[in-house]
Amino acid sequence: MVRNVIVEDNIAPIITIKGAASVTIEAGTDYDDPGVSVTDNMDKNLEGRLFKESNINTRIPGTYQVKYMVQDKSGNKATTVLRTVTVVDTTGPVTSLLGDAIVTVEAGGAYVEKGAEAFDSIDGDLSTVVKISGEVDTGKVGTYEISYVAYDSQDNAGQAVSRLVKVVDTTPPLVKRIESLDVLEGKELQITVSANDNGRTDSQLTYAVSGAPLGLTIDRCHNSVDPKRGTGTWIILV
Ligand SMILES: [Ca+2]
Ligand SMILES: [Ca+2]
Ligand SMILES: [Ca+2]
Repeated sequence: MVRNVIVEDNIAPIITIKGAASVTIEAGTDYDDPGVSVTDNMDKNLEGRLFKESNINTRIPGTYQVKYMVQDKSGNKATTVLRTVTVVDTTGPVTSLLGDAIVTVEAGGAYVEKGAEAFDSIDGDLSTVVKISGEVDTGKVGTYEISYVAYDSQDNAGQAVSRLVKVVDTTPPLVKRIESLDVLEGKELQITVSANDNGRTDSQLTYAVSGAPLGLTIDRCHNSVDPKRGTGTWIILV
């Protein structure tokens, strides 16, 4: 005698997540989901029937879900299992100088800012938002530091880079003008000169007079010369 035994399966499989149910990854890195395991009261090897759904974009910071669903051979659906994957960008852009790291400028000349470029692994080219701080006064001899830093859209600061600008003076001052001399008997002789030291505002100029007649001295306070004695014609160099 043969009996037909109909075995009914009304019990759904169980999905068990592998690893943490919630993970955070750095944007731009690869994401490999650790997956799930499935058990069922009757069916073996249901992994092949697993259905996985994922909308992860590791290039765009945000919160994503990986979903696992399965049903056994009798059509019983397991409770869907979710893993939350948060993609974050915590890495600042890389800033690099355009032009030399050390620049020498002649006093009175122009310092031309060449800027810096910045690239972020997620935001791309951020060169237009590089912040430049520091100023160069080419009127004053010295070494100036200009620094450059960029922030990405997540407000991550990149490593700052800096440039040294050396303002040097290798140009002698130029005496621009010697006023015509008015020599009047009994009056003090004054030679008025003006000098420009290639645009420097911090120059301490020292005047010297040569070729003057004996007894003529220079008053450094007033940049004037005063002949005590002597008459004649002299070429006076200032
Ligand atoms: Ca089952
Ligand atoms: Ca970034
Ligand atoms: Ca000079």
